[in-house]
Amino acid sequence: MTAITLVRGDITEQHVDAIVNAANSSLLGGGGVDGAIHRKGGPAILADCRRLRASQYGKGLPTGRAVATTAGELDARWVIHTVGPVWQPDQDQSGLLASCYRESLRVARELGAATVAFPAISTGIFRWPLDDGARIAVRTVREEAGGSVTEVRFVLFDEAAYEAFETALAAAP
Ligand code: AR6
Repeated sequence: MTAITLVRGDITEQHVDAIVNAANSSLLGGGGVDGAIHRKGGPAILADCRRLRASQYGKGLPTGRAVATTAGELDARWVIHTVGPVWQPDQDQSGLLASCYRESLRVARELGAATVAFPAISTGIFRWPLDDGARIAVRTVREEAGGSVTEVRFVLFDEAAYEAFETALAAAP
């Protein structure tokens, strides 16, 4: 069984096996969660990302995929980088957002991670509506958790995000 928990706070302060990063396809850093993870985790994360770019993802990590690096100086073993879709009001990209959670969990299981922290992928700079993003996150994690993963912790930065996830979690599966 995988427990799904909610925490209001900063994902870079979590003590877990794997921290999921809402990255972009360049894997070379950015703002939001991505900026915070690289700032606090230090240069080892970027060095791993550069190696991945050179060896496997010359054209960038595709949207909906996930890949792991060291967690550097964070209190975790790995950072799992995933690329959420940019919200487009005229396109249904919910499958791609679900894929971020599914692929991140697949990578977590491959690593043997027990505890995994997720941010609300795509709901910041990529502008995905919070309530919908929370529903997709909770639904996908309920469907895809298991294996080595005993806890999925959603780490929500502000009250609005926390409430959106609380509502999604309270809704019938
Ligand atoms: N801990 C937890 N959640 C956070 C933190 C934090 N330290 N900082 C922000 N959030 P975003 P995206 C919340 O913008 O929308 C970057 O430039 C934030 O309030 O980090 O997927 C990347 O390089 C929001 O609810 O990610 C990409 O280019 C959620 O985390 C792009 O932004 C996600 O916001 C990705 O955009």
